[in-house]
Amino acid sequence: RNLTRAATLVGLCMAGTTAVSAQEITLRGASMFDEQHAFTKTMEKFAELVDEYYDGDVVFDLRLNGELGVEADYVTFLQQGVAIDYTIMAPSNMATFAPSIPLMDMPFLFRDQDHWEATLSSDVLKPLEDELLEKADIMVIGYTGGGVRNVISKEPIENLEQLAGFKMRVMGAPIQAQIFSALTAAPSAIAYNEVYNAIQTGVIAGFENEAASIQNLKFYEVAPHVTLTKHAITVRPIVMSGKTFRKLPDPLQQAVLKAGVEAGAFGRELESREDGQKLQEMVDAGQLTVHEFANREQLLEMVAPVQDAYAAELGATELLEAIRAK
Ligand code: MAV
Repeated sequence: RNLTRAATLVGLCMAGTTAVSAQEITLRGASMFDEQHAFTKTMEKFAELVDEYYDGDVVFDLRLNGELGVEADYVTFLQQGVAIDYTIMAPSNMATFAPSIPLMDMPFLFRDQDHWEATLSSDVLKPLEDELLEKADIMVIGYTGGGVRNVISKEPIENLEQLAGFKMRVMGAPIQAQIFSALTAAPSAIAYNEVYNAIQTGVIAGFENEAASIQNLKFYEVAPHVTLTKHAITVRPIVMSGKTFRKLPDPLQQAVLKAGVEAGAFGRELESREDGQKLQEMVDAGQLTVHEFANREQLLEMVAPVQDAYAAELGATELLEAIRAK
């Protein structure tokens, strides 16, 4: 009996070392949100598509509700190849590793939805993706996003005078603070999971975000006023750690790349369609009051020199022109 057991063990060990493709592969993902958020649904779609395109077993272990932290944590995990394999995140949360990547989500980059879609469905952002891969070993496998970012605050803001000195949280990339400083607000970089408390305790008077996330994390409880600055249409790469990707069998790599692009298109359609609906749901529920911003066009003029200077500093003036020309 013991002998049989020993033989079985040897057999198992051998299977483990020889039949690599038969081993179970687990890919762990992370979302700061619950099942209702477009990022979560997009990552679920990604898993579904990989299963469809790959003729083998992959287990997707998607952790929700910020169980594994916030995007600023995810970027370090991906760069080191630990804890998670894939996620969706804001380029402006990856600035520490690749200073040029926040160019793709800097405020006032896109004129409108068509411009945004034309940019994301082209390969104009490729030089930024290359830098991210080279410096952080993080691969962009698709693009989702589509939420419109607005200012959200404790007190109403309706014009430039009221925006002046507005103590607000921005994402970690320096270009984010530079843009809002140019608009005369008083930005500071605060971790996303500290924003709710910071508003509640009066450390800041508000921040900026898109409807899907305001609703999912109930930010309206502490900041019930939204001002339609419409300063960004979100660009959210679906990313995978290069360290994970290189370990995958070739057919799975192909499936991941195909599924990433398609899940991105799915997510962009979903989030842009839901954006207005979700804002309206919060208004109808009495959670948010919407304010127009007087002379929004003036904001564009105020930030253009800051955008130009940032691109010039990165040696990315041509790239910025190419995006603007899309
Ligand atoms: C929203 O929750 C998302 O756009 C997410 O990708 C960002 O990280 C977050 O806002 C933020 O402002 O940090």
